[in-house]
Amino acid sequence: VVSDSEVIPFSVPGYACQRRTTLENHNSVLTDALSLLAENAELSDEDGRGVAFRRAAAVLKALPSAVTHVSQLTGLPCLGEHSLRVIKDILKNGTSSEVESTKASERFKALKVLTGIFGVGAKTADRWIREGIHNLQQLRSSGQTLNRAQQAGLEHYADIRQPVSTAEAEAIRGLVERAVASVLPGAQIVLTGGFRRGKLTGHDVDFLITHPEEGREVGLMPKLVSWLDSRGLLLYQKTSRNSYLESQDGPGRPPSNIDRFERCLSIFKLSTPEAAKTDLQDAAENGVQSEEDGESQSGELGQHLQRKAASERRWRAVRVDLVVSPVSQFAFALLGWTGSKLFERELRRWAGHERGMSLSSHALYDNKQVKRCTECRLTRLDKLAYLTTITFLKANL
Ligand code: TTP
Ligand code: MN
Ligand code: MN
Ligand code: MN
Repeated sequence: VVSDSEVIPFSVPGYACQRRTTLENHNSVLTDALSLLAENAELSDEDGRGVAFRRAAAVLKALPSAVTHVSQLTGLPCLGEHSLRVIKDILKNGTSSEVESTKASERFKALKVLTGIFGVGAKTADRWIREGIHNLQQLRSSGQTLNRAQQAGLEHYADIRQPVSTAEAEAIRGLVERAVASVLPGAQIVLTGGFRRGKLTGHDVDFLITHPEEGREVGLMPKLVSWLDSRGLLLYQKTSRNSYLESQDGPGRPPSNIDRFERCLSIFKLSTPEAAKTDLQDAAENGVQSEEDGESQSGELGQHLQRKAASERRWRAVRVDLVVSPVSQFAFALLGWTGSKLFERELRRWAGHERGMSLSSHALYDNKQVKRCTECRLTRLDKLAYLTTITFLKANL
């Protein structure tokens, strides 16, 4: 029991990008609850409510210790009426009735399962649910037309649902590094996304690729993709080209959250370390077998391989995002692809509201002074923007 006089109120800055955040979260019970409500709102096409819950969760995540009493929250930013109600409920009863009923709702469960399929967004999932499809089995037998991404997503559902480990991310980095080094020597590749933030697992692996000489990166993605594909490393890929120059982004326009870099959304076929070992053993065993019995070898080997394929995981599917940026936009691309999504959103909001600037994954503009320059490459503005971004990073990450 804590008396009000003992309670020290917490204090955090208003924008998520102004806070120092570590992976250490002292309020995971509260932030898990608010994140679930955020997820439910996002899946229900209520983005505004989703952001409100995400902001509230981010504030609690930044606190130096566990909240024990609601009065500690007095004066904290981003805690709306609804979020506070949920927090109070949990502090008082251990759980929130709203969170529990959301978790248990058939609709939420169906939305989670269906949007867990790569290529399926909230809109598609909602349409399927209205047509009576709530799970993968119902989807498979429904005769719904699936696009290529969704087919691959359904096929590799179990693998993609499994979190990616740092070891797996490193293995993928090795593959991408080899591919990049062979199709464009001198190109540089950075692991971005959650792994760059120090997370120990991720839902995918994100890479940003550039070349120190402006323009050399043009045409890299198709070469990279075909190198990987020809070695059987891709289960799925879809490349979209760079459309920055034809885009309408720029000063005076709200910067789009979707960037225009050439990118490839893919599913990698990653050999598991066990599979690699088994392959070596097999090679040895089969070598011995063929000496003993030349006749029946092919039949036995075929059966053996079938059995093995059925009983062992030789590889797993991993979602990978590849992005190529010209070096003049690299700093912004790196900042934009490091995330988290809320951090990026808040950084852009801060830049706009507090500094009168527009930040995107391509550039930083002063809304009052600057016209976008598409002709010249590394202008004075780019240099200024680069330095500003680096200062941002040093101060905030
Ligand atoms: P994600 O890979 O979606 O998220 P994450 O890496 O932070 O988390 P997870 O471990 O679940 O994978 O996106 C990585 C960052 O890339 C994200 O902070 C925002 C940015 N991004 C863009 O800039 N443009 C895009 O179109 C997408 C999808 C992401
Ligand atoms: Mn509300
Ligand atoms: Mn990621
Ligand atoms: Mn990603």
